Amino acid sequence: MSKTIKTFCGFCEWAGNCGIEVEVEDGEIKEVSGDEDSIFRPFKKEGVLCPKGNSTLEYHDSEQRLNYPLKRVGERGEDDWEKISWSQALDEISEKLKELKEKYGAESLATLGGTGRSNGDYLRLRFQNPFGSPNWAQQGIICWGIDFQIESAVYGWYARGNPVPGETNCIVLTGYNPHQSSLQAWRIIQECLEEGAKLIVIDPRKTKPAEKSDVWLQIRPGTDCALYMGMINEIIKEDLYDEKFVEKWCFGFEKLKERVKEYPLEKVEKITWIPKEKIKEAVKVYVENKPATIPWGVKNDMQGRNSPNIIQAKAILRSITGNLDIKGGDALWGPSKKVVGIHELELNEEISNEQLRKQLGSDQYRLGMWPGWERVSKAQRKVWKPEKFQYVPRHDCTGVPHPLIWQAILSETPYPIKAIICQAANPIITCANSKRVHRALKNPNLELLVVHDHVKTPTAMLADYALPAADHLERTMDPIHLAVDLAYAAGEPVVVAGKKPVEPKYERKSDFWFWRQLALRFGHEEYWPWENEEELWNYCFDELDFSYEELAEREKNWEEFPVKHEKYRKKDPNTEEQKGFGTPTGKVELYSTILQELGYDPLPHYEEPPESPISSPEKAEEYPYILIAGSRFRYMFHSEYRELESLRKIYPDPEVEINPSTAAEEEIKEGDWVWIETPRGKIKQKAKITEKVHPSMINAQHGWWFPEKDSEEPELFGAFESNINVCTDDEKGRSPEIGSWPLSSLLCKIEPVR
Ligand SMILES: Nc1nc2c(c(=O)[nH]1)N[C@H]1C(S)=C(S)[C@@H](COP(=O)(O)OP(=O)(O)OC[C@H]3O[C@@H](n4cnc5c(=O)[nH]c(N)nc54)[C@H](O)[C@@H]3O)O[C@H]1N2
Ligand SMILES: Nc1nc2c(c(=O)[nH]1)N[C@H]1C(S)=C(S)[C@@H](COP(=O)(O)OP(=O)(O)OC[C@H]3O[C@@H](n4cnc5c(=O)[nH]c(N)nc54)[C@H](O)[C@@H]3O)O[C@H]1N2
Ligand SMILES: [Mo]
Repeated sequence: MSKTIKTFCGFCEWAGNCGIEVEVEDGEIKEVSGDEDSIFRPFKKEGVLCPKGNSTLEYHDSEQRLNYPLKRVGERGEDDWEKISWSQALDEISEKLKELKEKYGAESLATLGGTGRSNGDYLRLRFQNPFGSPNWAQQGIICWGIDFQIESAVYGWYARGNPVPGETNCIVLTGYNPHQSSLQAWRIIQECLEEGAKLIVIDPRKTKPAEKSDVWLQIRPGTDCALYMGMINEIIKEDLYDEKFVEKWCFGFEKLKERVKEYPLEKVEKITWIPKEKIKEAVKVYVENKPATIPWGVKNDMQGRNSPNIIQAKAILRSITGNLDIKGGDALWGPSKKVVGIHELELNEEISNEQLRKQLGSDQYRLGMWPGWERVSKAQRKVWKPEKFQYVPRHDCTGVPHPLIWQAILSETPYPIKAIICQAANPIITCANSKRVHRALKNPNLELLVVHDHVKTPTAMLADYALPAADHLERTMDPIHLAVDLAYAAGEPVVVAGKKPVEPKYERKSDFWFWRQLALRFGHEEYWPWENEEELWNYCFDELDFSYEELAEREKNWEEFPVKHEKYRKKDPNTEEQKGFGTPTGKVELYSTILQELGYDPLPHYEEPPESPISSPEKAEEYPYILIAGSRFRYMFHSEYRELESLRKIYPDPEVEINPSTAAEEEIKEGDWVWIETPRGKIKQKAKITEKVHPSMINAQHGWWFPEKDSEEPELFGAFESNINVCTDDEKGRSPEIGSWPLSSLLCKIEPVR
């Protein structure tokens, strides 16, 4: 018998999952198509999925998939395995973890997550907090989590740049190219433009949105903070800010006003390479077309020591212009009101302060780790769901900087990391400084490496246990995660329910199942009463009028909640006091008292990128080009899908964008293989010659490895041939607040491969 099940596509998980309909017959998937009626209706017309979505079945049955638990037999990286049962794997892993905990302390376990697939990222904390290790790392440190931390310090939560057709009059895309990275969001932005909204694009490359924009600021990578400070200065100087809002709701305006005087447009022009008239034009469009919104773009998070300043300055810009928490502006939703959220599931109260204090790097990077969480949560609790909201959702924060984990493995300082569980991440390809990641994961100091993934990645090749994960057709689609993230594309707070279409094939298991089974082996039964994800979601939906299962059965498998604006004005019925913002002063802190208390500059300031023609002129003689490492391209997701023929037809090879004049200078022709070299290493990609990049910059793709190549060391699926993270660095230019590193403003040289 055949049935149709509605769920959401998992290929761009969280970055705009289109609704899908899965036709199932006798437990087998027959067809996957776009769900035209979905709240996240497919980007392409008439329910047609993109090439990535259309490759679902190819992915589901791909030969690269991990289907059974594998235990390493040979050396790490020899691709020699023994097939074992899940119970053997989990018994052995838990025994080893107990032994290491006894010998080196619970902190000797670190867990690694990736971009945030499925629910593993917060459920691992549900395992890890009671286990007692404070060491977890994830991509949030260079991707969104850092915004959550900084913006929470400024106005008590993260502001969702949220274009709404018919409401938003100006959209600023900065470090963000949704035309490639989020098709759902791009659809909505286009609808806004059709309704007459203005578009400002800040991007060193002439992207499609830049072509469509009213103002395009071609910025020198890594200099956004100087630009925003210049814009703020201009806005204050010309009295273009929202005086009423600033006076009543902002803290530290006079100090800000003094600070931004250090950024006159002449100086900003020199730093950013943007003509000052252009900046003035952007200011005019931005202030004259309220409500305006600035959606999040990842390239502002990948600027190392400048990122916290960039994010803080951006937060200030939207605040003083009165765009925060207004209809059509930047939404300030806070944690979900009724659904049990991530912060409650993480069990952050179950780790002792003594263990928290051992968190790697927390004495140094104080905002990104527990000293920052404590202060931020304390302030947030005042306004958000106070009866339940005890802890900032840590999964949304930044965590331990990866390089500290590599160091703790390699040199055992300040203490050894002996075990790693890596789930839904491929750090050898996606983390900076790939060769060191590889050295660390191969090092015999590391006594246990567990990888749980869909496919045999280069990282999985090094595992002691490589474990098969269920894909998005074999599990539910996480309503909490999607409720937060997909709302971004939809423009409303919403919960969705994506039902599990089929049982997992072979021995594949979901992330939920993995953590629960591991936890049970540590006697954590009380924390894991739910036997499956559906039960967990029902628990999360407890305060709603419908269960998760009811929602999943509906023809329209989502529920929208009314959007409320200007919540800070709401009066407490007991005290008659207005609610304010979740910060220590209850105001928008233009001058951050949390940063001050933690010993950092309370106001944003610009610093030169650590590797640039200006900060390192000698290096620039040898490495004359600015490297942008990893702009998104449509139908690949980071290091994923390289094994799928249908997508490799579209992208057979990694591509590097080079300006025609630069190409001529370097004697490079279209389609030539090109060496890209930085002081860290060199790799090759194919030349794509285009006016879209500035002559002094090159734009290389990230995520490349070659499943068709030899699996064994030293080749390791070609993990170091075209992977741009061989060339990136996580040592220099780290942000003192967070410990993040620059990925998009480095120096390089290029030459044709001869
Ligand atoms: N140079 C450079 N490097 C970058 C970036 C850049 O712009 N430039 N971008 C960075 C950013 S923003 C991010 S977020 C990271 C991404 O870093 P990663 O998350 O490490 O990247 P992915 O390649 O998406 O790896 C995810 C892995 O999870 C597996 N997977 C998918 N779904 C599931 C699931 O449900 N369960 C399990 N167990 N496994 C699953 C996939 O098969 C894949 O191997 O890369 C970062 N790296
Ligand atoms: N197809 C596809 N979609 C994805 C992903 C994927 O791998 N593939 N990854 C997902 C993930 S995890 C993320 S984080 C998002 C990220 O998606 P986006 O936020 O769109 O990030 P990018 O495409 O890396 O970069 C966006 C733009 O920033 C520009 N840029 C580079 N340096 C600078 C700078 O210093 N300043 C400014 N203002 N702009 C700069 C680049 O030229 C680029 O056009 O995409 C998600 N969607
Ligand atoms: Mo990301």
